[in-house]
Amino acid sequence: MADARVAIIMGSQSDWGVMRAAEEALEALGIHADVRIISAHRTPDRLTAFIREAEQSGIEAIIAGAGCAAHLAGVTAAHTVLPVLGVPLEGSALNGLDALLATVQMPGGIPVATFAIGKAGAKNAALFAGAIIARSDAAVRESLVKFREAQSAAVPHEPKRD
Ligand code: RP5
Repeated sequence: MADARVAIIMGSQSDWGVMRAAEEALEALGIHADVRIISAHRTPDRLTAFIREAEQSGIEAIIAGAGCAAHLAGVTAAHTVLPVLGVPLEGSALNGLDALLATVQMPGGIPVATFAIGKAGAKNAALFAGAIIARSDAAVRESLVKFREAQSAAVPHEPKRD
């Protein structure tokens, strides 16, 4: 996508049901995303070609979601100094704990910012990418502030008693 400022990559079509939360959160902030299926192990050449393309096209952050051994975020970070935001995904026999540890436990030198397992992580990675962009874009900052205000306003003061 020509006007994309964030890339969202995921290891498999099976990740889309969760990773769509990242695209939706970015769209709500007025940020377009370039969304691709790229696997570090099944399509390694596609990954390196994509990272080159992303750097040339002005992508400002890369959100990488993957499950199981989940090396997508780490390998991506190895190839670029763009911020890489990792989202560990459930769906394995270990329910995402494997992906969480694989994503978060990067040895010193190649950082991956790691978010919660699953949909909350996908959403928060998008909001964090928004916060990065908001440093230099007043409209995105305003959208983020409005999102927080609406979120606060939606919280009831008292519980509904059934
Ligand atoms: C990872 O393996 C993907 O990110 C996905 O979460 C997981 C399983 O992939 P599929 O076997 O469903 O394609 O690489």
